[in-house]
Amino acid sequence: MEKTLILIKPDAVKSSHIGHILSRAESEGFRIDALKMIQMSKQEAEEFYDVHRERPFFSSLIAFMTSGAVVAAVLCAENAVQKWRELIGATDPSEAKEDTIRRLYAENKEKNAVHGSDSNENATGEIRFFFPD
Ligand code: FUP
Repeated sequence: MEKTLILIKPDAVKSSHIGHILSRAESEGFRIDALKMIQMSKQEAEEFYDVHRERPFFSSLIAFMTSGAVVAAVLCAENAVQKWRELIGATDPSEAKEDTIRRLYAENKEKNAVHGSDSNENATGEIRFFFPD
């Protein structure tokens, strides 16, 4: 069994999709291993998205990610990292496949409803970032 770190971002929290997204995760065979709702600080958001620091969208992304609560969860399944990335769809919801979570619930490329770790190595680091215990 593999683990991945997911976030339900402020847009999806505000539009009342937490339940839909967690329910979809469970119905697709993920087990929820850890779960919490938090308000990220600017410093935490900047650290989490450090790889994007030089990108033009960085400050807007940080403002969005700190604009409201996020739900962080550890999901467990066989091939969890890739399986969750397939289920959420492309970064830009207009390019995401039908019935993917981003296609269903995301507003745009920035306010795109959910996050998913993109490798096992990053999943380990991101799980430690949100669930240090
Ligand atoms: P993803 O792996 O699909 O979450 O996408 P990336 O790692 O490429 O980007 C991380 C986050 O940066 C996205 F979820 C949203 C934000 N982003 C933008 O706001 N604008 C862009 O053009 C690209 C990414």
